[in-house]
Amino acid sequence: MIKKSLIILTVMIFAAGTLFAGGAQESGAADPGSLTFYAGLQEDHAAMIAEEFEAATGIKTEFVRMSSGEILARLKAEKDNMTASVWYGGPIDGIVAADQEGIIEHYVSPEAVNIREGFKDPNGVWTGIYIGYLGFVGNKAILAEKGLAMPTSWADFLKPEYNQEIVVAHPGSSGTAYTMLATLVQIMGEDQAMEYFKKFSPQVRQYTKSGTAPGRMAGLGETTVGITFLHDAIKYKKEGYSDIIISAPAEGTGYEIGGVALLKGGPDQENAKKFIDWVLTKDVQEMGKTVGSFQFLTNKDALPPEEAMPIKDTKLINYDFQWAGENKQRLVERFSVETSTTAPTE
Ligand code: S7P
Repeated sequence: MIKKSLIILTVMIFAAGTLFAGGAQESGAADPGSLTFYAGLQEDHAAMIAEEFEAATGIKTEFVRMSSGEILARLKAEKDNMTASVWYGGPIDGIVAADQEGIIEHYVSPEAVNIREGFKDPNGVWTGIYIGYLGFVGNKAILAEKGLAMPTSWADFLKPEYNQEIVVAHPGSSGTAYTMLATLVQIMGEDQAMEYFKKFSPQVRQYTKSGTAPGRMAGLGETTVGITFLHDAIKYKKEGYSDIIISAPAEGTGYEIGGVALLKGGPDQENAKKFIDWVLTKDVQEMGKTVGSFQFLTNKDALPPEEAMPIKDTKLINYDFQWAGENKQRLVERFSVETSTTAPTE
C-alpha cells in the first residue's frame, strides 16, 4: 500500500515538474526580447513609434534621438561594441556614409516591395521611409518690422540686409544642414559652393546643432529667417507659431530620403528586422502625421499628409544621395575649414 502511494506521489511530482517546466519554457519562448534604435527624426515621432512597436510586438523598445552627424560619430565609436541595432530616420546620406565605414548590415526587407522605386537601395543598405524638402522659414512679423522680404533664393542670403538675420544648423552635426551643403555643391560645383559658404557664414547669427531648431526659433521670434526642412516649419506653424512663413529657393532645392537601416553587430538582430519590416508598412508610415510629421511617404499605398500638399510642387534638384553620402566627411571638413566654424555640441 505504502509502496503504491509512493509511486503515485512520484508520478504526480514528475507530472507537476514537467508541467512547470513546460510553463517556464513557454513563457521563456514567448519573451519577445528588446530593441534599441538610434532615431534621426524628431523626438516625439521616435517616442510614438517606440511605444506603438512595443504595443504591437511586446518587444521592449528604447531609442536615443540624435542628429545625423551625432549618430554617425557614435556608431563609429561603438563599431566593435554596438548597443543599438537600427538607425531609424534622418537623411540617408548619413547611412550611406556609415556603410562606407562597414557599420551597416545590408537587409532587404520583404516589405521593401511596397516602397516606391528610387526610394530604396537595391542592396538593402537603406530603405526609405519618408521624403522631405529643404527650404526657408521666416517670421513674418519680424520681417515686416525690419522691412525685409522673405528670401526666395539661395543668392538672397548673401544680401547685406540679411546680415546676422539667419539661423541654420551646422552640417557637422545636422543631417538637414548637410542636405543644404550637398545641395549647393551639386547646384554650383564644389569650389563655387565653398566660395558661397565663405560669404554666407558671416551672415549667420547662429549655427544650431539640429536642423529642426531654425523653424522653432523663427516661430518664437528668435530669428528672422532660417533654413530647414519645410515639413518641420509646417509642423511648428500648426502647433501655433502663426507668424511662421515658408518659401523655397528659385534655383531649386535639395531633399532628403529619410531612411531606416540595420546596424552590423548590433544586439537583437531578429527584432531589428521585425522593426524595419514594421516601419515600412503603410499604416506605420501614416502614423507620422499624428505627431505632426508631415513628410511625403515612400510606401506606395500610404497617403501623404494633407499638410504637405502646399509644398508638393517645390522645384527640386536631382539630388545624388550616393555621392552625397560618400563625400559627407570630406565636404563637412572642407565646409568647417572654409567657414572657420565647428558643429555646436549643445
Ligand atoms: O523628423 C523631422 C525631420 O526633419 O528631422 C530630421 C532632420 O534632419 C533633423 O535632424 P538633424 O538634427 O540631423 O538636422 C529629418 O530627417 C526629418 O524629416
